Amino acid sequence: MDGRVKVVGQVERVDGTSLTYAEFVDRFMAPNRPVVLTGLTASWRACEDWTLPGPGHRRRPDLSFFARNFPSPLLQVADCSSREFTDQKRLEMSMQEFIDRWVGHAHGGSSAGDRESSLFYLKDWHLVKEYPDYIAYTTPTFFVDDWLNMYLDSHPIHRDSDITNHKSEVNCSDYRFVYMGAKGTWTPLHADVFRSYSWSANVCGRKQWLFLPPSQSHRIFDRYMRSSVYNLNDDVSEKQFPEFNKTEWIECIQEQNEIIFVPSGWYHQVHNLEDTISINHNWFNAYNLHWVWILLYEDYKVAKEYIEDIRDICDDFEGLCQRNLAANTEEAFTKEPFLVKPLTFLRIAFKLDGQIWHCLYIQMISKCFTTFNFSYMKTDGES
Ligand SMILES: O=C(O)CCC(=O)C(=O)O
Ligand SMILES: [Fe+2]
Repeated sequence: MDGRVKVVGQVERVDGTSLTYAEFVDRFMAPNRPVVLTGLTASWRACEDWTLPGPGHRRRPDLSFFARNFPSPLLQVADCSSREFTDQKRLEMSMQEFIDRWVGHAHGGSSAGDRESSLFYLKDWHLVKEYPDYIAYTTPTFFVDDWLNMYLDSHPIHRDSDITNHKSEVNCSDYRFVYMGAKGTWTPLHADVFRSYSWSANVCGRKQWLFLPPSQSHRIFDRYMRSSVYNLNDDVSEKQFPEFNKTEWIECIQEQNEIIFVPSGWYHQVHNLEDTISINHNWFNAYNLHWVWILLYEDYKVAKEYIEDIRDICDDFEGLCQRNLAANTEEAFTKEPFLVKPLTFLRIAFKLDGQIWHCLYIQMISKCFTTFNFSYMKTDGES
């Protein structure tokens, strides 16, 4: 990144070993502020198994460990040099192929064309689901109150033949991922799926993060609020994005073994400054479910408006809205009808957790009820 954007601050860094859960909630999770936590990965098997000594105290990826131990089926790999709609183009390849390309890239490729096209970034690899017996890490206490993965663990796959297919089943199995990429790989500007929180731990390597607080999100959109800036390194057209030059960014250089907490709804762009492996979860709980809800509700209204003119000739207008909502939203979203029916989700979650979570759900449900009219949520058998 070459300093095109105006950076007005750095993300705070805190020693995670002396921070209490209550302090994390008060200072970061409830106020929805980013933070970098240090000292929490010391006992992780990933840090030992996946890395080799590098220069100084640095570690570097042990790529052969992955090829030997995780010959997963096909992986989703982003080609960082080509854009497809709002994201990078994804390719499917085996772990061995991914590693061969990485190593080939490190050795310069056989031509300039190869070098350009071999900036591949393994993203969203569901290691935990694919290798459940291999305990690579433990989720830090700060992030265990996770209703999203808790739900998905107990309700494996929702099958809806209209909107799912077998290839995407692993994709929707959980929101626990491993990311691996050579220096120079990157992730375009985005806010996380469902406006969830994420946490991301560098097993080795370094990342640069640029964050935009939600109060400024509108500034990265065009005047119709349709398309948003893709790459902060591009020459962003003032004509297309008239407010972009007013944006003020918060930066973080995340080092090896540091964990970053990404709050809900903060747009961010991420660059691997070294060869990097990271572990990342998306999640939500009582502190951010209202963000998730607002996004769903907005998307629902869009899906509904879009087909309003065929309402009279539709047998199941509501069902069609729900399916369109699912199909229009992010890829992973399509498999989770529970999110398209938040009330159903809340009921199931409530049954699952019983007493311990009782007051949290009550707080959150009342928040939703005071904010929105749930009448459209009526579905078969629900009142
Ligand atoms: O590390 C990356 O490339 C992107 C990670 C990310 O966007 C996240 O953890 O929310
Ligand atoms: Fe993200």
